[in-house]
Amino acid sequence: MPDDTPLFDPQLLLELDWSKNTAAFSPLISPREPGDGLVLRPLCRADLQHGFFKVLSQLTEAGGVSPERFASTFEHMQRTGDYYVVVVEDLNLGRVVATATLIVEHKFIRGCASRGRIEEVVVSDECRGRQLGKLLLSALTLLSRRLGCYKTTLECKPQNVPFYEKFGYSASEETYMQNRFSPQL
Ligand code: 16G
Repeated sequence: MPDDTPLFDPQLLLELDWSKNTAAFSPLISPREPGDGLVLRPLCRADLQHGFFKVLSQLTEAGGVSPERFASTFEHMQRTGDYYVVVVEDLNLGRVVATATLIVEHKFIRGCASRGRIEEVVVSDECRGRQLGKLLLSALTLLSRRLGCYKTTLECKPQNVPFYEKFGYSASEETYMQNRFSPQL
């Protein structure tokens, strides 16, 4: 498969109804025009060599992934059709400068409804101030809605709550719990 194989149909991002976005942008940017020299698009295979993991490692432990492992995870995500990993590429730098993921989870409750989960939202330090976090959140929230999810959720640090409120998120009455199996991970 060619390296520029996208994880999902790029048209999905370009066809979002940006008038329904709830966050204010100044200057105005959008999935079609994310800023000078920038492009918003699905993750593609070649991004392994173009800084994808470098950006992820600004969020948490990431990297040290072999090309084979990357390819098999990519293929799994592509096969299910439920993973929407998006990246912002800086065309001048030739590398990924921001990323976020939407996962569509299928349920039996609520008439076999779907829930969107937003994960791994990270903007590279060098690109702060270009509204890319807002662009990613707006785009994936609209995409989740467009794909028919009945709600969209995410976990974040308390200090980031005001940021996510801009896109219609509010703290849930439920508490996020976890059971970490590996002290290394
Ligand atoms: C943050 C991320 C989450 C990610 C986790 C990694 C957002 C909105 N939340 O909670 O998606 O999986 O960090 O932390 O980006 P961990 O490596 O400690 O599990």
